[in-house]
Amino acid sequence: MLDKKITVMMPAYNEERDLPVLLDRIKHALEGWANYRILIVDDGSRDKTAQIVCDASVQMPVELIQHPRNMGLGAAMRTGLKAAAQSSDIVITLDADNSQDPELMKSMVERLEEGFDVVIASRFQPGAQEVGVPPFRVFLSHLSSAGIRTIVGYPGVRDYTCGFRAYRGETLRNLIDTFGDDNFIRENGFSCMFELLLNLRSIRARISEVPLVLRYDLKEGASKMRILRTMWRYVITLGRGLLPISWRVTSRHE
Ligand SMILES: Nc1nc2c(ncn2[C@@H]2O[C@H](COP(=O)(O)OP(=O)(O)O)[C@@H](O)[C@H]2O)c(=O)[nH]1
Ligand SMILES: [Mg+2]
Repeated sequence: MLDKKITVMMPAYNEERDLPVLLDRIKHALEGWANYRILIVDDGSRDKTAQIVCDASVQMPVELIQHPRNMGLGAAMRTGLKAAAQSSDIVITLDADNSQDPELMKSMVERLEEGFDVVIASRFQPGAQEVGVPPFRVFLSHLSSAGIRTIVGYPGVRDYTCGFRAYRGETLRNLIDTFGDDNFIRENGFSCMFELLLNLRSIRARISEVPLVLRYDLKEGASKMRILRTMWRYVITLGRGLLPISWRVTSRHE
């Protein structure tokens, strides 16, 4: 698999406490089998996130893209995926909070090689676990996922909102071409992950999942998710996602 150029892209906002450990774990997980680089989109962090990336670039292939101010997870994903998709065979995205295990990347890439376009690290597959996630969040994420699964029913997908995914570069380039540079992600909040899947469905991307053991207990920093706003944006995103594709390529951001 050394012939495949892999970009690991992480959106980061105030992740100084978790990023150093995670960068070491990614290096350990990829070295020896992957031709990789790491791309971090720092979205106006007020802590040492940017400095940590610069220091790490001495001993590993990590690059920083900065937004002048905080524009939201969706904006960071738009910037990061556009930059990563340009020259990568495979793009892997994950949180920068050390709650998702980089060792899973190898099996996700192997699953892509079996003929899929996207592989999701899923909380809802046999063998998955959620360690240390507050019960209220577990309840809401299971509830929203069950609702979305029932309404959308994308073959192969059980987890519509987890950001730990491996994408074929070709599929991302096709998505960006189809929807346009600014419209393949229009949601600026956490609902961008759900929106991405609905747009991938419109280009008939083949999706598979591997079980994820989410280690929320390893996460030192605070969650940036605004729960009620995100739930409301899921409803809006779902409504828009059911519209014909021609209605969804207009140039506006929410
Ligand atoms: N660039 C950027 N990244 C963000 C923003 N909000 C969250 N993130 C990142 O998105 C990922 C998911 O956020 P996180 O707080 O871990 O959510 P949780 O794990 O679901 O509680 C983490 O890597 C965050 O640093 C933002 O506004 N801008
Ligand atoms: Mg997280």
